Amino acid sequence: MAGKYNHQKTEKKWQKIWENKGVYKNYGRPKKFYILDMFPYPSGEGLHVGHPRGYIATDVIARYKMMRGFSVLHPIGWDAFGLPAENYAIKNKIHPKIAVDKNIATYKKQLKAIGLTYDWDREINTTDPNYYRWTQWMFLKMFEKGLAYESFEPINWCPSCKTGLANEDLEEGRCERCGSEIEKKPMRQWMLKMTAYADKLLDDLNLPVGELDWPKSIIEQQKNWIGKSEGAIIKFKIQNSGGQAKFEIPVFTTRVDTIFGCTYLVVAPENEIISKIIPSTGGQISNRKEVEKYIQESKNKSDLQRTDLAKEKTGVELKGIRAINPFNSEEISIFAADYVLGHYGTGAVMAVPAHDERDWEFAQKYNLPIKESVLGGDVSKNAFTQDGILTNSGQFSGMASEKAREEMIKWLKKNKFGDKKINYKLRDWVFSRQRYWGEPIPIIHCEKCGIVPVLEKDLPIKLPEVKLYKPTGTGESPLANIEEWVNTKCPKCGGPAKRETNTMPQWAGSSWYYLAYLMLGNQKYTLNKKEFKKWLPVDLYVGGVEHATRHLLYARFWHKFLYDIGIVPIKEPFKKLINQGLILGEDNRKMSKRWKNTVNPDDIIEIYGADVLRLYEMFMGPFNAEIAWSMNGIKGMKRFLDRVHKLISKIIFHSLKKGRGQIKNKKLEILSHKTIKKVTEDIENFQFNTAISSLMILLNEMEKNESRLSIANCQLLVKLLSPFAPHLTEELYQQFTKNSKSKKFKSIFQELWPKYDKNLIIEEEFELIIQINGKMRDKILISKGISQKEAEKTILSREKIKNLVADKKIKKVIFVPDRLINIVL
Ligand code: ANZ
Ligand code: ZN
Repeated sequence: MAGKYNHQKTEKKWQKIWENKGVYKNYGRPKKFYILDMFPYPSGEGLHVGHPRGYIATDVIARYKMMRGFSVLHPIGWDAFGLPAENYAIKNKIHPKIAVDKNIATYKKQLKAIGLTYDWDREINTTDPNYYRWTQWMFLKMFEKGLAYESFEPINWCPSCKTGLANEDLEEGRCERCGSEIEKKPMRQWMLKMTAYADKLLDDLNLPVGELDWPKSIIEQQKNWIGKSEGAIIKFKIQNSGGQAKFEIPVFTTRVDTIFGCTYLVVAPENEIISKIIPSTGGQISNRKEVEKYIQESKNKSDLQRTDLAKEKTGVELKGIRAINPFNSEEISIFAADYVLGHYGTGAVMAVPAHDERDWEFAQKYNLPIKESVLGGDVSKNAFTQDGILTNSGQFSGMASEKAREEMIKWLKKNKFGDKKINYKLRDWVFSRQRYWGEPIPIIHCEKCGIVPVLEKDLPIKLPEVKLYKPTGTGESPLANIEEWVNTKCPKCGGPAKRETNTMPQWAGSSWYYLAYLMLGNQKYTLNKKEFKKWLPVDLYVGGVEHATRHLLYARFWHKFLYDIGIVPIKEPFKKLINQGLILGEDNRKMSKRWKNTVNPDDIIEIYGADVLRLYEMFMGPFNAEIAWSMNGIKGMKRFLDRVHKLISKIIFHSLKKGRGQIKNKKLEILSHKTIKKVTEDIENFQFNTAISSLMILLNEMEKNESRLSIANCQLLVKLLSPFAPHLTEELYQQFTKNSKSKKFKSIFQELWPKYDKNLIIEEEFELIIQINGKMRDKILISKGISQKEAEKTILSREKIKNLVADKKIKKVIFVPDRLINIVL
């Protein structure tokens, strides 16, 4: 009888053989599949079991796709520049480069032990000068096209990380890395003109599923982040008590239709308009001191505090001056109030308390008139913010809001009071950091020539070795102190010049890394358009939801730029996007050193094996759900794999002794074919947990029929299980073929995925009609005799139905067995 399965020895053995024989490198096949993991930044703590959930899933799919005959590209690398690596190095008093190399070695060992299908010949590292040569090159291309520029606008500054940050780096007004409250600090910085791509970034989110197939929630988040608002700019004339209109205050509004309800104007305290109005109306503003005090106070508040709906609004009237509503020439008062932000729109708003919540609250507090101009609510109780029919609006009364907006904009244009205007929430990307551990920005400052780009032949501009790499806090990067490095010659005039000392942000190298895998050969990267054509787009991209608006937006922006300059052949880099859910600690908290609830995959692999870890992580629940770790679950998986091993080894042992013919067992045959279908479809749909359940059912049946099992039955189970538990299944598979004549090694992953016989299962299915509110919306093939509960679960997990139901409440479900299901909303 076969001995006990030694997972430690066997797993290592196969990992070595797979790598040495290049089992995963099927790059010559006609159909391709590029499957990508969000590459890790190698932190000092190493991987915990939560990290590889996504990697295991892509590995299951990679192996499955190989068996479906695809050329599968499944690479990995290291995102190793940036604040996390640098802060870790500072804390532990080692140079970032040494820390990063050490962390990478740990990560690599850990990932290899899980038995992932990575092509290690394509391992990339964003901190490798050969790599960041291209990050710098792409920056220069952007510079050339006017998309990289120097700016002196006040930016977000983290006082603890001592660096400027992009909007995307903030979480509710705080530094995403260290939690400090962000200050606004005016300083010199480099920007990337992401706003030039706002429309493309937005529009292409609507590409057909064949080009962009992303979760609805991520698409929504990106749309909100880009935040396109269509509205109008309206100029209000300002009048002092002398009666002369001296200035205009432009406001941005999305609701010009409410303008007859506008009862006052608000200017953001930091907006430059205020600083212009105050001195030039001099004596006219009678409470000048009070206004200046208010402006000073509001400087200390974050945007978040200011725009919070729940916070009490504050403001101060600019007494002595009035604004004129261009539509009805009414005189209205003007306030400075910090619920209006200085850097959105024009930094000023026309306040319509009847139809805007914040204005309504403000008007209540300061006793300002509330004038209804759109019918539909009771504006004495609260703001009515929807569209409706206009009232009290002169010649526009009786019009519907939408029509009124069009007509009013025409009127504005004709009378030169304004025009239509599109606004975006998206800002340009603050692209410089005053830190050491990043790609140097390849720019030279020359006294005579100004800003001069580094010549392409001089790339890469290497990050110099330094002893002192801590942030200075002065707004200068630590690089500024390295004179030998800073002082250089101007590429244009040859005169003395200085290097740019700011470095790029953490998100630079990751904005194009999926291309780097296609560019790498012999440790060098070359722009290989042929490879781009062959492999792009990434067919499947798996990672966490936390990247929805940062990495995924930056990378799309970067890609679109490369598309425009003819480097990449398609518009969008990532076709299908899937998010994995978090694995929580056994105590239901987020896994963290702080809670002492982390589990190290190395320990699980040592005791139970990589196959058990893999299978468990795929079985623990729906792939995108947040789920707590369970040691009992691990043990359960171990028992399952032990049973597989025992049964299959036994059959192999007997069959080798006696020879085993085809034994017909109709019931088992039908179940086998159903299982092929189920596992195949489930893997395609990322429903790994139900795929594994169906394998458990198959094993149960096989155990019951042990005496009548055929080799084919056994091989089938082994193959269906192989993407999940590759080591054990390869070991078993090789025993089936031990006596075959061919000497050449053939891995189970070079075999073909089993096919099911339709005829064997067809009678078991019927076409379920899916209705919503009595209207037919979809049809699916489903097992006969399915219960209402099962049917409900199945159809509600379908994208199409999910979208139709969205967040509406299900009132009732009507179910006609083996015929139809009707969801009443
Ligand atoms: C008048 C009005 C009446 C407005 C009404 C809304 C409802 P989005 O969609 O986010 O672009 N606004 C404009 N600039 C602002 C700023 N700098 N700070 C704070 N609020 C500002 O929102 C546009 C609306 O937000 C604008 O339309 C303006 O208020 C306000 F019944 O103008 B509205
Ligand atoms: Zn010069």
